[in-house]
Amino acid sequence: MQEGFVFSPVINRILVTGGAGFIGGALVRRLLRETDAMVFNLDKLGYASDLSSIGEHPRHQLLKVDLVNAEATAAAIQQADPDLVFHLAAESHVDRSISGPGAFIESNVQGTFNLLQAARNHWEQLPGERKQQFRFQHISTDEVFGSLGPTGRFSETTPYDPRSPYSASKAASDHLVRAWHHTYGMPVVLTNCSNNYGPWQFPEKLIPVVILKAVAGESIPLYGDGQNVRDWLFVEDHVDALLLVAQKGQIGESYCVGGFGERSNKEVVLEICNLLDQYRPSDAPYFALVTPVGDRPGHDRRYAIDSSRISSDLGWQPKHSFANGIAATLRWYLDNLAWCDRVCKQAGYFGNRLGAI
Ligand code: NAD
Ligand code: TDX
Repeated sequence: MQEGFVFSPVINRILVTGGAGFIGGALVRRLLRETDAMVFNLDKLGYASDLSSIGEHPRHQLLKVDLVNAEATAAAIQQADPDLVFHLAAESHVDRSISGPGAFIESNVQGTFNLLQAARNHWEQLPGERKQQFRFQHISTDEVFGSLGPTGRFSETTPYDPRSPYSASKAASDHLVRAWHHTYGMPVVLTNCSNNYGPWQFPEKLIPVVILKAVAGESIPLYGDGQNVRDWLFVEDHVDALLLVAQKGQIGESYCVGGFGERSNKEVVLEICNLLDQYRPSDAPYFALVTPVGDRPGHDRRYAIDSSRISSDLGWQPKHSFANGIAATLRWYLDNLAWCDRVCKQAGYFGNRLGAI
């Protein structure tokens, strides 16, 4: 093992699902950098996928598989023969779940079911120490808890109350994972994280949308009154949390992961525009481009996470403040506009409004 995160010596083969996506890609890069394990990356290579952040690596193997295909999923698990599974593959954009919920039920619910069945079959047949050490880590979202009023925070004991097709499909997948633990004894652990941001995020989510619209001199769409609140976490801090939970998390438990980064959407947009005014001065302040647009249907008002459990039990703390993280992210997008252009073209996404009914 190299410096950094130390897994048990029997953890030699790690399967990451969704490793061609934003968070999965960050996790794969860290695993390649900080462990000696073979990393299998199961991904269907959907519209939001891109492998250029990972590049060629002798310990990285792509398994191009759609989890909706049970046979292909079982074959991939057999091939990877994993000691540890990080399950991130999911349809992830709330707006797309509003216009096309079917894909979310297929990938996030049916796909998780297929993966659990294949993983269970694999785990049951593992020999002694490998079976003892095996774990299935499910990566979920704070959105399963619903929408908060002006006060309070989500924690591990908050009742589930999902309100979008996306969050309902993620909640269903969380329930399946817990059921496989309670019924079949599968060694699972879950994390529920707040909004991530950082380099390599597909440019349909708020932060890259704002940057790319501003740079193009186009209007920046702010849904509703712009007062919806999200708890922003830099993606590398999320990866820290995932690695800690994989090493030390209690089997059968879940951990809420948040950024102490609560901000209204309007504040986030203002912060990005102010930075752009410094980095790329223009004739008028970028904030003048902000345009209120019709609200997202069923728009959750506020998310905020109480990360006490993961902090006190596992010692996790985010290392990036929002000010640092957003500045680094903005610089990355400004340096990688060609990448944005390429992935958007590949996906057939041209900055159009998604998810308005
Ligand atoms: P993403 O959309 O960037 O990447 C998801 C990846 O999963 C893509 O490469 C896609 O091709 C793959 N995938 C989707 N359906 C698949 C299927 N049926 N079979 C195989 N591969 C499939 O998403 P992300 O932002 O990296 O999110 C990763 C995970 O983290 C998701 O489970 C999401 O719910 C969760 N999460 C995301 C955030 C966030 O702010 N982005 C916050 C909390 C939790
Ligand atoms: O153009 C926009 N204008 C706007 O005002 C977009 C794309 C979004 N918004 C608002 C909607 C939300 O209140 O910004 C906020 C953030 O929107 P998204 O970036 O789409 O994220 P969100 O819906 O909060 O969900 C994200 O965090 C939780 C991820 O996409 C999920 O995968 C994760 O589970």
